[in-house]
Amino acid sequence: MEEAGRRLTALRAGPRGPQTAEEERYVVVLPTLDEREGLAKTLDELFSVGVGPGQILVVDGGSRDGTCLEAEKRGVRCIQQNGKGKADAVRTALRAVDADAVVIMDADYTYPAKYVPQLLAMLDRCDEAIGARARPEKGAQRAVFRLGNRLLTAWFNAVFGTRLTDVLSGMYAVRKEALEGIEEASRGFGIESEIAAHIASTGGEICETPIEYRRRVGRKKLGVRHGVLIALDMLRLSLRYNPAFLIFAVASLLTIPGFSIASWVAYEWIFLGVKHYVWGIIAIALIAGGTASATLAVLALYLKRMEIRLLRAVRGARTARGKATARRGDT
Ligand SMILES: Nc1nc2c(ncn2[C@@H]2O[C@H](COP(=O)(O)OP(=O)(O)OP(=O)(O)O)[C@@H](O)[C@H]2O)c(=O)[nH]1
Ligand SMILES: [Mg+2]
Repeated sequence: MEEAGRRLTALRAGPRGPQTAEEERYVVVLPTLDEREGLAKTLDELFSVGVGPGQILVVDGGSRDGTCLEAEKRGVRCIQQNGKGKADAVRTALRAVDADAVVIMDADYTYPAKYVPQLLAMLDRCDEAIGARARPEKGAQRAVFRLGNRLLTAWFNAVFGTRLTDVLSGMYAVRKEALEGIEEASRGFGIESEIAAHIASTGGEICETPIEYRRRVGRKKLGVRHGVLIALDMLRLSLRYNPAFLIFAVASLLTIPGFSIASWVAYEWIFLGVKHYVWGIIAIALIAGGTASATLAVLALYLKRMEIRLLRAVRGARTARGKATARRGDT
């Protein structure tokens, strides 16, 4: 709490004054692609809540509308991203900044800047703090995107044992050390779920706070095609981070046809007196294979949960040791 408090004091201390050590503890990262108008409004709003130009980094994906100039005009650093898409932009930023925490937010003026201090303060007890879009302005999010978001979040919760409401939100704060060893395979808009998946499965804590969500300024970049890509990325993450998911899928693929064939064989035998020996054996084999896989899946799930609990305990002990060392250093 103390550290977050210091960070917040720094945040409120003065938007454009010289940097203090505390102010360098966090950086707000804004990925942009032809976002001149939205970026201008987002930057001005960030300044109004006390985030100085030196604490902001714009990572541009090759805009042709003068987005970077809009940033530089306000004394904000704008760099060109490596690779393609929003995910590579965020990765470029994570490599470029040397801070304890980063706040990542879309630069289209959809997310209110007033939540930056709150998200940073939450990092005192969590590794990632998500601004969950609980109150979208009318017309800010199309029904198909809202539904897709709900489905993908439910899937994420099932695989990673979390209770999130908006894993795909474009505004979140994250402790940089919690990202060590992240896989870096997601594309475009899949970066949000990749970060959350890494943190959840390495014993990290993810928290949420409800925030408002405004209509975007400028042209939308996310299409339904991107939703499909996010789903594919989520499938890949599920397979990589939680083997129970794959084994459950195999169990269902074996048991469902197994029981269907067994029901048909039983019906023909009992009501019509026709015996299907071969199909009967196939059904038994499928059900036996399915049951064995389901048992393995439960074991895999149990082991995964145990791994997460152990990782959390190790992380907790490390943090406590770090705080004790810091206290000794203070005195
Ligand atoms: N650097 C970089 N930024 C990108 C790229 N694609 C999108 N962005 C930025 O990423 C942020 C999110 O993109 P949006 O188009 O707003 O996507 P969204 O927020 O999911 O969708 P909306 O509901 O339309 O707001 C915006 O600030 C974009 O300018 C890219 O390829 N490179
Ligand atoms: Mg947006």
